[in-house]
Amino acid sequence: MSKRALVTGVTGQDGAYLAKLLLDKGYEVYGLVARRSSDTRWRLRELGIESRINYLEGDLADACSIQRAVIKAKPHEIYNLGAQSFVGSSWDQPVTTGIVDGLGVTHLLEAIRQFSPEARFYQASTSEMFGLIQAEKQDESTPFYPRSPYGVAKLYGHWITINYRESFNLHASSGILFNHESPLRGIEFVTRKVTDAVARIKLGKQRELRLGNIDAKRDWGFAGDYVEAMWLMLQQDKADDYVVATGVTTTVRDMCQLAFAHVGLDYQEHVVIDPQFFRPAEVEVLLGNPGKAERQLGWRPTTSLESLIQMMVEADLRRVGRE
Ligand code: NAP
Ligand code: F7E
Repeated sequence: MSKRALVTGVTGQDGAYLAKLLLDKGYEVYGLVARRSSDTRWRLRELGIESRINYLEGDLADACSIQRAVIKAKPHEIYNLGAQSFVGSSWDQPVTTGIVDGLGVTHLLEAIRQFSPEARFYQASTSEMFGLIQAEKQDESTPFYPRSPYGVAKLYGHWITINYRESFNLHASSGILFNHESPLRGIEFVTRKVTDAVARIKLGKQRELRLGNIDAKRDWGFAGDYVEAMWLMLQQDKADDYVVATGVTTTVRDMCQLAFAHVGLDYQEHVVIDPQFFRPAEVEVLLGNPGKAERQLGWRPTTSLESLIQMMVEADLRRVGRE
C-alpha cells in the first residue's frame, strides 16, 4: 500500500518540488489549494505532475476546510507549506499573515490531534525568525528576534508545533529553512526578480532593474535540495527541529553581479536603487549552521549559489524568449 501525503501550499515553489519528490517515491499526494480567481498551477505543469495530484479545496484560515482535508486524505504525512510567504507584503497584510501563517498552523495541528494523531507533521519554519541575529551563525539554539509581521507569525507557528509535540506527543517537526530559490521561485522574491530582469535586459525587453537594500546578506540554497530535508525529517523515529542552510552568506549586490555576469552584462549599468523596495525593518544578514541536519539527517546542500543563479537565468532566458 502506498503512503499518502497531504501538502498545503502545493502550488507554491516548495509544494511543487516536494510533490514531485513524493510522487517519485511512490506516495499518493493530496494537495490543499485555496480558491483563486486565476490559474496557480503553472509550477506543477512545469514539473509535469499537474494531473497526478489529488486536489482538495481549503484555506488555512478556515479550520473546517482543514479538518475536511485531513479526514479525506487520511495522510501518513502532512507538510504545511501554505503561507503568505512574502515578507514585504506582511506589513501591508499583517492580520491575514498572522491568521494564515500563525493560527493556520493550529488549525492543522488540531485537525491532526482529533482525526489523525498518528500522522507525521512538518511545519515550514523560517530563518526570518532569527531576524535581528543574536549569533553570527544561527542554529537550533540561537534566540529568535523576528523583524516583520511574517517573522512574528511564523514564530507562533514554530512554537505551537513544538507545543503540540510536547503536549500531545504528536510527531511534529519544524524545519527552520534559510532562503531557497529555483526557477520556480515567485517573481516578487529578489533572486527571481533579478534573474527575470537579466533575461529581459539581455533580450532587449527591459532597460533597468529597480531594487531596495542590496547590502542585505542571505544564505541562499536550492529549493530542490531543501524539500529533501523536509522529507528526511519525517522519516526519523523522533520528531525534532532542524536548521537547513548552506553555511554561506552573500549580499544581494554580489548575487546580482553573478546573474548579470552570466550573460556578459555589468549589473552596475542596470541596477537602480529605489526607496519603495526598502522595508520598514530589515533583516540585514542571515547565515545558517546546518550541522545538526548534516549529522542527524545525513542532509547536505548540493548546489552552489553560482550554479543556482545560472540555472535560474537560463530558465528565464527560455521563458522570456518564448513570450
Ligand atoms: P510560495 O511559493 O509563496 O508558496 C506558498 C503557497 O501557500 C502557495 O501554494 C499558496 O497558494 C499557498 N497559500 C497562500 N495562502 C494560503 C492560504 N490562506 N491557505 C492555503 N494555502 C495558502 O512559498 P514557498 O517558497 O514555496 O515556501 C513554502 C513555505 O516555506 C512557506 O510556508 C514559506 O513561508 C516557508 N519558507 C520558505 C522559504 C524560502 O526561502 N522559500 C524559507 C523558509 C520558509 P496560491 O499559490 O494559491 O496563493
Ligand atoms: O528578500 C532584499 C530584501 O524577498 C531578500 C521568503 O521566502 O526567505 C524569503 O524572505 C533580501 C531582503 O526574501 C529587493 O530587503 C533588495 O533583505 O527575496 P526576498 P526574504 O525577505 O529573505 C525567507 C527565509 C522566508 O521565509 C520568506 O518566506 O533582498 N531586497 N531589493 C529585495 N527583496 C525583494 N523581494 N525585492 C527587491 O527589490
